[in-house]
Formats: sequence, C-alpha cells, structure tokens
Amino acid sequence: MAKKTTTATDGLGISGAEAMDLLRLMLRIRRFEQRTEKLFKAGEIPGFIHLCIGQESIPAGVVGFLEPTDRITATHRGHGHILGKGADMGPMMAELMGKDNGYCRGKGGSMHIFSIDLGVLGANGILGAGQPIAVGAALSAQLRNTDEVAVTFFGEGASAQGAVHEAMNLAAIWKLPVVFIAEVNGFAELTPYDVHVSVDSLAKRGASYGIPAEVVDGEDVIAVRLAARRLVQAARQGEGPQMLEIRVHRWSGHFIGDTQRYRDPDELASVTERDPIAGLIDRLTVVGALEPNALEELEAEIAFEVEEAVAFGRAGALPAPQAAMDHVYANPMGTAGEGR
Ligand SMILES: Cc1ncc(C[n+]2csc(CCOP(=O)(O)OP(=O)(O)O)c2C)c(N)n1
Repeated sequence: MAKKTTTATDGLGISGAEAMDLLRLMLRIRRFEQRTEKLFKAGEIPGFIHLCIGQESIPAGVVGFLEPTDRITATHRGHGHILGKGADMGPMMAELMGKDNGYCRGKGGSMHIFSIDLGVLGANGILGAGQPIAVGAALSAQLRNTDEVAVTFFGEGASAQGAVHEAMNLAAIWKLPVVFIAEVNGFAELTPYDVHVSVDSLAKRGASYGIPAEVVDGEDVIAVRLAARRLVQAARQGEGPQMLEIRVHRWSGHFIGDTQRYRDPDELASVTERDPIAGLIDRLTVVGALEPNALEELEAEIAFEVEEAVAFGRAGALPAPQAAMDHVYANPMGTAGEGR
C-alpha cells in the first residue's frame, strides 16, 4: 500500500498540508508563550502578560488563512492573533521586552502590538475597543470597492460593552465585510460566564442584529478553520457581517501571576485534557498524515525560532527617554506618527 504523505486528506476534512500548517502555527504560538512566561517570571518582560495557551485553535484556525490585505483587531490576549497574521517572533518578543526594535518601538508592549504592514490594527487593552476599529476597516474596504475583510476578536467579558453592540449594529445595517469572533473561555478575569452574561450563547447576540452566527468547539481546530473559512468567504462575497462563537478553555490565569483560587480545582485539572494541539496530532496520526520524525523536526525548528527571537529582543535597546513623545499622535503631515 502506498505510504500516505502530508497531502493526505482522508478523514481530515482539509488537506494534510493545511492541517500541518495549523499544527505549526499552534505550536509556534504555544512555544512562544511558554518562553514568554519564563522570561516574565525572570523579570525580563515588564507589565502584564495574558496567555492564550489552550486557545491556540482560534488564532490558528481563524487568522492563519487570511489574505495579507485583510485586517484584524486582536485583544489583550493577542499574541496568537498577531503571530497568525504573519508577525516575526523577533520584533514581537522585543516589543514584549519594551525594546526599541519591537513592533511599536517598545512603547506598546504585549497588549498594544500594532502593525499596518501586517494588517494588525492593534491588540487592545481596552475591552470592546477593537470592534468599532474593525467596522471602520470594513467600511473602508467597502468604500474602496475591494474584497478585503476585517476580522475582530473579543471575549465574553468584552461582549457586553456598548461599543461591541454599536459595532455589530452598524456592520449589519451597512452590510460590512467584518467577521466577529467571540472567544468564550468561561471567564472574564475572575468572573465565570454565568455570573455576567445573560444568554447561554453569544451567537444569540449576533442573531439579534441579523448577523448570521455559528458556534464551534475550539478543541477541534479543523472545525474552527472550516467554519472561519466559510464565514470569511461570505463576508468577502458581499454577504455582510458574520459571527463565530468559539468555545475554548483558559488553561492559565487571567494574567501571569494569577493564582486562580476562584477556580474549581477539578475544572482546572481537566482543562489540559482538552488540548487542540494534542487533538490535531491524534487526528494526523490516525490518518497517517504525520511523517516519522515530523513532530520532532517541527519542535526543533520552532525552538530555534523562539530562541532567535529572545536573542533579538535582548539585543535591542530600551527606547531613549527623549523619544517618549514620538509616535504618540498621528501626524498627517509626516515625520512623527509613522508606525512600522
Ligand atoms: C473597558 C474595560 N473594562 C474593564 C477592563 C479590565 N479587564 C481586563 S481583561 C477583563 C476581562 C476580559 O474578559 P474576556 O473579554 O472574556 O476576555 P479573556 O480575558 O477571557 O480573554 C477585564 C474586565 C478593561 N481592560 N477594559
């Protein structure tokens, strides 16, 4: 019998090559964040860090296939979204370290990475701030008569923000090419879902604005990719805004250092059993799409990439104090305000 290769499609629902891309991106995100956690604990990264470990199926499944001209807005938990949009780990890590070779010259940090070139219209420390920005990008795409799409991420904690509702309403009225991605991980900081969300599914919020909305289990990255591709395609073809609710589990604390005493120990102990990465590896193995040593080689390649990024960040300088006011305000006349 002919040996299967990574182009095998049997039983996956997508090509073996696409499944391997998903695996690579999820692993890159996880290893980047695990290294980030160590660096933060060692005092090499200032500020706050929110990890998306356990939730990698969202950035990999949703962002990994977008066009370079598509735009995204990320969240305070946005490393994965930004890596998914094609960011280099070096300037990402440098930004986390507050160095001037970072994406925002060290002034944004983990929660405010921004890159016009990548179509990243910002991670955001303000809940609900990204949705109006994405609607603006989608309006721009529509007015310029392009087929560009904006994709915007928010958690259930952000979902009750007025700006999210205004954004959904405008997007629906103007039939804008924007896809709303609700990341439901069960908590908003220390508060469980049922305490602060009035509906059992955020997809109902989309439906209330006339936005087609689906729910998908984030444990299954292939299901996330298939749903995201369908919805992005619909938005691109002029069918107006779409919404996807993705149910995941937050493996770590709200931020690094959160002791999570508010969490049921049994629930916490069980989250790692629902690992989108292990799930994909199992499926690839079952269909014979994982070449011998492929995983080890991928891990080695990613470990090298992460260490290169750490070295890049360490080699950077802290921003000069006299540059504190540079790039703070947009300046249509040029000079200051030119981001990366
Ligand atoms: C407007 C606003 N209100 C409150 C906060 C404080 N805050 C930061 S993260 C967070 C919870 C976010 O929960 P969710 O949107 O579900 O995202 P998750 O952290 O679970 O990824 C809160 C309340 C904030 N950053 N912005």
